[in-house]
Amino acid sequence: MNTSRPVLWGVLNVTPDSFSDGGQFLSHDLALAQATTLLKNGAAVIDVGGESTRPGAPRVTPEAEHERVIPVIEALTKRGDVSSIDTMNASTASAALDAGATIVNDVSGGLADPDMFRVVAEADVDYVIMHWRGHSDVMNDLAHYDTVAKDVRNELHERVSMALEAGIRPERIILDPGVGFAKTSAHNWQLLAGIDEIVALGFRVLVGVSRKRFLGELLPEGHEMAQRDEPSAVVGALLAGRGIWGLRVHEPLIHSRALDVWQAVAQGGRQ
Ligand code: PMM
Repeated sequence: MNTSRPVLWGVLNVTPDSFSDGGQFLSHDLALAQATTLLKNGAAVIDVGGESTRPGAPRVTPEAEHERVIPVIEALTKRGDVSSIDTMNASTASAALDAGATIVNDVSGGLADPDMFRVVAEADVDYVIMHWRGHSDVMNDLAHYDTVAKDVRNELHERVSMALEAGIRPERIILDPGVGFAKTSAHNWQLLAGIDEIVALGFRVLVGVSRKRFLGELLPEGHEMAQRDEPSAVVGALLAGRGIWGLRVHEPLIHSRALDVWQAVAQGGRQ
């Protein structure tokens, strides 16, 4: 049985409108303070994003995105923190890498910007290819699958082939099934049930379920966003046993505790 512990990526959205924490960390100092908390609570990577991808969210210009994320990444780099840039724009990825980010997290898997694969290949950095079918304004209309886990696997496999062709090394690739992106709640659950399909592709797998709406459907109406951390952490622990490599989370502490429990059960004791 797999007992290696998934790494935690702490979400830092420097946006006015992200669905779970929008507006909270728009100021530079607040963003850095939140990064400090995420690291203290067990995150190994700070995933910095400047464009909300919640359903229906308007696009931001790459210039506005740069203004939001680059100063934060520069400051994190200065402190020696590991950061990832959550962007679909090659120019933002490039500027973030220049500012010291070491990972590109592209929720479009290279589909949104034709220049992204080149930037990543040239920089030779870790690259998250997430399953994606279209921008936030249209993605709900694209949520049609025969068997969601198999379809996502096949579409990710296609993206991987293109990435390899563009010169990205296989050991740099991290796959993400894209929970909530062009997927209904039912699709999200089916995708998690079928996560082995994605793990079987042989790459590191990162999963982001943290605070997503389908988890909120398990909770009473009117619940606080932070109440979604409990179901997020349970999903995280269950996925840990299925061989995933990382979890992208808003509250690392509760996920870390859940992973402690999972690991103690998996290993038959604490080590
Ligand atoms: N989800 C969101 C943003 N970026 N990146 C990856 N790799 N995987 C995800 O599931 C993902 C992501 C949207 O959630 P947020 O608004 O809480 O950041």
